[in-house]
Order: sequence, then C-alpha cells, then structure tokens
Amino acid sequence: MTGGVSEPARSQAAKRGRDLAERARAGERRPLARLLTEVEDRTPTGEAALRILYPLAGAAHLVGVTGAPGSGKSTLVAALVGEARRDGRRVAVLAIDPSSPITGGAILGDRVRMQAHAGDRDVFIRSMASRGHAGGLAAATVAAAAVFDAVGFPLVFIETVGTGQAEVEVAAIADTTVVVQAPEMGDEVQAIKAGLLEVADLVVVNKGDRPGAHRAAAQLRAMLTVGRQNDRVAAESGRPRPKRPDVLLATALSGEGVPELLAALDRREAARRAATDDGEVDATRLIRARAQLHGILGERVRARLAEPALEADTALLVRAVADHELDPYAAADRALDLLAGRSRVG
Ligand SMILES: Nc1nc2c(ncn2[C@@H]2O[C@H](COP(=O)(O)OP(=O)(O)O)[C@@H](O)[C@H]2O)c(=O)[nH]1
Ligand SMILES: [Mg+2]
Repeated sequence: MTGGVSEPARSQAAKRGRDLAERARAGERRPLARLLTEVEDRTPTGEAALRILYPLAGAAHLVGVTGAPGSGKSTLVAALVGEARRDGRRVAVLAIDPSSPITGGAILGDRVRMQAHAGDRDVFIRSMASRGHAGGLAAATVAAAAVFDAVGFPLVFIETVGTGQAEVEVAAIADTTVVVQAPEMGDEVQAIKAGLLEVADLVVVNKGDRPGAHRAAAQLRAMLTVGRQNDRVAAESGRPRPKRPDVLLATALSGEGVPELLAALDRREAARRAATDDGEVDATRLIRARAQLHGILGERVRARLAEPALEADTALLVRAVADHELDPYAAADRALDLLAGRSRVG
C-alpha cells in the first residue's frame, strides 16, 4: 500500500514506526502489541518499524509446533514456555488461528492453557488469524516472528493447526518444526496425509499417559526407518533428501518429557548455528526469506498497478481477461511490461 501514500503520511508513519519499535525494544508490552497489529496489517507504520527491526533480528530460534487439533500443541507449548522460563529465557508464542480472529474457540481454549504465564512479563502470547493476509500467511508469520526476535525474545514458538497446505507451509519456515501426535485416532496416518512428517524435525507423541502412546511412538519410529531406506532412491533421482525426524514421547499435562524436548530443540539450534558459522547455507532461512520477498513483491506490484499513472491501463487488462480477449498469463506479462515502462495497453 506504500505506493499510494503521500509524503507527509509517509514521514508520519516512519515516526510512529520508530517510536513503537523503540518502546517495544525497551520492553513495553502495549507498543509491542500495537506494533504486531501494524505489521500484520501491513500498514506503512508497520513497514517503517520492520525496516528498523529487521537488521536487529536473526538471533532467535523459531520453533514451529504443528499437528492435528486436539493433539495437545497448546498444552505442550505452555509446558515448554514454563521450562524455558526456568532458565530465565524470554519466550514469545504466536498462535495461528484458523478460525475467526476474535471468537475462535481454539484460541479461547489456548488462552486457558497459557493462563499459567498470564502474569509473566517475559512471556508474550499473540494469536493471529490464518486468513486474509495480503502477502500470504507465511510472510505475515515471518514478519511477526522478526518483531519478537528483534525486541528480545530468543525463543519463539509458532503454533499452527496442521490441516491445510498454508499451515504446512508456515510450519516449514520455522528453524525447527515439531509435529505433535496423539496416540488415539490413528494420528500417524493423519500426519502422513497432511504432509506433516515431511516438515518435521522432531515428532512428539504426546499424551504419554494414554494407552497406546508407546506403541504409536514405536510405529512412527519404524515407519521413519523405512523412510530412511528410501533416501538413497531420492538421492539418485536428484530430489532433496527428506528430513528424518527423531520421535520423542511426552505428557504435556504432567510435564513429563518436556525438559528432554526443550533440550532436543536447543541441541538442534546449536547444530544449526554451528553449521551456518561454518559457512553452510541454511535452506530453511532461504525459504523464509523467499516467503517474505515474494509476499512483499506481490503487494508492491498490486500497489503500483493501482497508482494513477497505471490504473486505467490495468483496468483495460482486467477487462480484456474478463472478456476472454486475453488470457490471464498474457495479461500478467503485459502488466509487468507496464511496470517496467516498456509499453502501454491501449
Ligand atoms: N491425557 C492427556 N491429555 C492431554 C495432554 N496434553 C493435552 N491434553 C488434553 O488434550 C486436549 C487438547 O489440548 P490442546 O493443547 O488444546 O490441543 P491443541 O488443539 O493441539 O492445541 C485438552 O483437553 C488437553 O487437556 C496429555 O499429555 N495427556
Ligand atoms: Mg491449540
């Protein structure tokens, strides 16, 4: 939207963005909440703030937590937050809610589970609607996580419901992705169907207190071992080697297995750091950067085409597609030509 913003409005937004960023960095919670809204809505203020904050981000460990509804993700995240607080770390939680942004029952439930941390100033819990993001859900999530990162949260949990493709994509942009399974309901099959195991770095079989939990973990381990044998086939066909996650057992309600899970997360993050320090390319962070760039590009293109100079020509292109005089691909190419100043439509 920045394209159509006037100069005074732009400098006003820059000032507000700077102010919010500074106060959030000083630890103020309300400016941080405001900042997240501005960033999520992709306002000029949000953009101004992100421009300041982005260079300060990059240090946090982003942990995606995904899995079927009811598998215990929120309970597990609350337990992980408690564990991380024991060693004094500040923790942020981004809960991506697929239902309505305000009345979502899932989030109401999550609030209850996060209640233990309600009075803790070093824990910040934020929910985000999964629909209606101009640049895409992945881009909005990355932007919000970058804010947490830059204002001093070294650990950020991103909880998504592992049902749709968008949610799977969001899981894939985290540094480490935890897929949560519950022993009932033949969940291991569900995870395969949803493509979840492909993005998993760690699989947690939660509800270890329930019958069948150990067996579910054993089945998953066996299945992933078979997968390992397929790696050679993948390598020979030139496809990237799929992830081969470890399987852990936990009981989020009692906290059993939670310290081990946090330790496993910390080990993975330490290994990732060591690898990048050695000059290895971090593929996940490239995917994350691409999601951001593509999200912003799409938005910038739309904004430019809506500017007075190109508005009429863009309308002609839209009309031509509607009348089936032009296919939408050709129209998109012409629109890009317009942006490059190479041609006019009419
Ligand atoms: N028995 C048992 N129930 C659990 C455990 N963890 C979570 N639950 C319950 O499972 C239900 C769903 O948990 P929730 O964290 O909201 O799942 P989410 O939808 O994946 O976020 C709640 O009633 C929890 O109390 C556990 O370790 N054992
Ligand atoms: Mg939940």
